[in-house]
Order: sequence, then C-alpha cells, then structure tokens
Amino acid sequence: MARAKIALIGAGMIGGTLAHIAAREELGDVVLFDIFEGTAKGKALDLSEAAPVFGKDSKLVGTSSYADIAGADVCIITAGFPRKPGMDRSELIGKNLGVIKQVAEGIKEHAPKAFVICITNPLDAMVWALQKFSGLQPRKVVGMAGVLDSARFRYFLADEFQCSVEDVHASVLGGHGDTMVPLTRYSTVNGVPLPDLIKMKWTTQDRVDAIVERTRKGGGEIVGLLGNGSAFYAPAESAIEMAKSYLRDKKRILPCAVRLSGQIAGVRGLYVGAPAMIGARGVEKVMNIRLKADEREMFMKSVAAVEKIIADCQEMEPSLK
Ligand code: A3D
Repeated sequence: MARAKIALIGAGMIGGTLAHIAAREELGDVVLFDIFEGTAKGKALDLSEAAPVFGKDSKLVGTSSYADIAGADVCIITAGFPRKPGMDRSELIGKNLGVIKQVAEGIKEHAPKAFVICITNPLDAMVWALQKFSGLQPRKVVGMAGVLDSARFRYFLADEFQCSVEDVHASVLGGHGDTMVPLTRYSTVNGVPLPDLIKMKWTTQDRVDAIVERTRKGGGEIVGLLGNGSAFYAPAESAIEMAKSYLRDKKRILPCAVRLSGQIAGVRGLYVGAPAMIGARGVEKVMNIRLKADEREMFMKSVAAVEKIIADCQEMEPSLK
C-alpha cells in the first residue's frame, strides 16, 4: 500500500518538529511547505540525511509550491507568526488571517480530501476561517489546542502528585486562551477524579486552582521563557497524536477545536475545544458533555472570547460574514 502523504504548511519551529516526528515514526512521506523555500528545502534535506541514522524510509521534500501537496492525506497548518512576550494570541489576527486565506486556497485546489489540522493562532478563529475559506467539510477541518492544553494540565498534576504522567488524565474544554475551561471533575489519577483526590488529602483546592491557572497561562509561560517564539515540541507531539488517530482510524477521543452543532451548551457554528472522536472519517463524534452551572458559565465566557475574535476577523475580511 502507498505510504500516507503528510503536508506540513509552515516549516518553522513547529513545522520542522512535526516533520522530525513524522519521519521518525514513519507516519508517511512528508512535504514541508513554506513561503521561504530555502527553509523548507533545508529542513527536508537535513531530516533526509538523518533518516539513515534512525533507520526510517519516509521521503521528505521541501517546497514553496502548493502543487507539491497534491493528494495529501493530512495537512497540518503552522504557517503564520507566533506570539512575542507580552502579546495576546488575538493580536496575531492581522498577520495570520491573510496567511490562512492563502493556505485554505492552496488546500482547496490541491488537497481537498485531506484531513486538515490547524495550529496557527489565534487557534479557534483561524480554524473557523480556514474551514470557511476552503469550503472543506467541517468534519475534515480541526484545530489542535486541547491535546496540548490537557497535556500541560496532566504534566502539572503529575508533578503535584509525584506520579507518572501516564496515570493522569485531564479534560479541557473551550477556546484556546486564558479563558479555557479545565474540567477538574473529569480529570483523574488512575480513574479517581480530582475532587476525590482533594478529599483524600493528596492535594488542596488552592493548589488545584493554582494548577488550573498555570494551565490557562501555559503558552504565555513558555513564550516568556523563550523570549523569541512560542512552544513547539508539545504542540507538534499533540498534532501528531491527532493525525495518527485519523490515519490509523484509531477513534481516539481527544480534545480538539471542532465546529459545534449544539453538542455542548447548545453552541452552534463555532469552533471551540470539545472532546471529539477522530477516525478515518475525520471528526466522527463530539461528546455531548452536560455542564454544571459554574462550568457552563466559564465555557460561555470562553465562547464569547472566541466570538469576539471571529467578529474582528469578519471586520477585516468581509467574505467571512
Ligand atoms: P514559526 O517558527 O515562526 O513558523 C511559522 C512559519 O510559517 C515560518 O517558517 C514562516 O516562514 C511560515 N509562513 C509565514 N507566512 C506563510 C505563508 N503565507 N505561507 C506559508 N508559510 C508561511 O512559528 P511556530 O512554528 O513556532 O508557530 C506557528 C504558529 O502556531 C503560530 O501562529 C503560533 O502562535 C501557533 N501556535 C499554536 C499553538 C496552539 O496550541 C494552538 C501552540 C504553539 C504555537
């Protein structure tokens, strides 16, 4: 059987890391696309030269021509610009909306059957715009944020309990931003929910509140430390997890930015983070979690933040109205 074709649109920090993981895991052949052709070609050649060392046969090419992504099974989008210290994700719209429009047109023309995973920020609005500009089916266009946000939450919890990250599961809903909604009652260690762990005196409510806050601001913490650019290892690992579930029809239930049609709090037509089943048909199901009053309030605040960014996008690009 032919190897899968994975197109990485944007060959920067996340794009290069995605190419490295995809090649090491032999997930498929990789096309690295960037407006800077040298960056794409240089990273593809460097990784091709590493392949004999790690002993994998994925083919990697670099390009700045959309024709080379023809027939891609998966497209992962990181094209655009990352945050600088002190910047909010929403401040990236001005630069990234135009980039997403070009990318959507390239995918629509050359890889209309691909499963598309957007990472470019501000995430929920960019994936919404990508779907609108491309006209691809909403179940084939998703955003990566929840896997990363819940991984951060899991890491902080594992560190608190001094236990393996493998035994910690965490659930995060809503938009990718400081209003995201980490769901403590659905976050567990070995199946035991956080509120029970507090009763068992494994931790305290105050410490959990601090971890929730650190999770919400997790992206900014890394931006502040790096001083130039944003997180890339964990975002790349997270998007690969989603791509794998699609390519191998694993039907993982992963928190992703998906276009809701009423499954959570009756929200429709917007992309926001929710637990979704990813299989060979793309988004196959969205879990219709019933929220408690306080969770619903936080979720709707997050939805309002996404709506505000979308309104700004529509202002800038009237074709999105
Ligand atoms: P960076 O290393 O700057 O790479 C972006 C690449 O996009 C660069 O190589 C650019 O040359 C390229 N590019 C710019 N314009 C175009 C275009 N029109 N067509 C094709 N390529 C283009 O950034 P990065 O890889 O660190 O981050 C990429 C994006 O992901 C940024 O918007 C980040 O804010 C975002 N990000 C999202 C998350 C989420 O969890 C959602 C996490 C981390 C970063």
